[in-house]
Amino acid sequence: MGIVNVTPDSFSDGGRYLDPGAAVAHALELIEEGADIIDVGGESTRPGAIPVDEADELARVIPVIRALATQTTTPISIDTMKPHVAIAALDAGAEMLNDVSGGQDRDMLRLAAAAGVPICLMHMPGDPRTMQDDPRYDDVTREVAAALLELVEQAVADGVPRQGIFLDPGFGFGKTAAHNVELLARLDEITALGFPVLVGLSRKSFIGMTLGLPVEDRLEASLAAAAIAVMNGARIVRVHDVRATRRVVDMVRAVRDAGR
Ligand code: HH2
Repeated sequence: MGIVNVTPDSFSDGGRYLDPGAAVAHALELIEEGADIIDVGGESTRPGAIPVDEADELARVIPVIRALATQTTTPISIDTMKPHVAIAALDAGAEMLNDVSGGQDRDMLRLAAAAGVPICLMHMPGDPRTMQDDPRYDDVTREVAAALLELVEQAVADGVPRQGIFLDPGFGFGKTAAHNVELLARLDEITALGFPVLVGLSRKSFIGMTLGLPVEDRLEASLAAAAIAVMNGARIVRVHDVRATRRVVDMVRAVRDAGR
């Protein structure tokens, strides 16, 4: 999954693709590099990010999705927590919902059910403004797994079929660097839940904290993290650097499948 952030303030590429033409060109480049899905987002969810107005978010993402949908058959996912943005995105040609709040607004779940589109439910305790204040777990992996299963039950209760659900443990969302590293090491416990798992590890700050590297210098470590995730059963890796990740993922898959 290639990332297209149509935002002024995303943590690693904010402001680069705010212009719709630049965003569409970037998406097409990521597809050329091997992306199977393009994830378009108009609101940064980095720790401490200020929420974006619905009108602003719509103005950022809808023209990009509409233009992109006419130029590619690669599925487009909409990265939003707002049901109205999701409705407009589906109308413009998106085919998947990526809700980092995990369906905190139940209308998002009802929309996925009514539209018959897959939805990714991510674990994020609280919201981006406060989630990094003082995250605490006794056992992060077990607690995230249990929380994800609760999100599944809520989604199913709202009519989402189980086969339309992807789960994401939410790396960097309400977790310390040590929590994120442990979650990655034990990702097989999340993939064992029986749902396809999506992970977003690309360039994230826990990588920077682990290695003492700035955001522009986290490619190799992001690739290592993607390799570990796929080895542990992740089905989708959400990344900025598609060409390099595609090669790593294809190699890891070949080895993983040969060992079965
Ligand atoms: N991470 C980010 C945004 N959306 N979606 C899913 N499913 N999983 C993630 O881990 C995830 C996500 C944050 O990364 P990015 O889009 O690069 O930055 P920002 O939120 O600053 O725009």
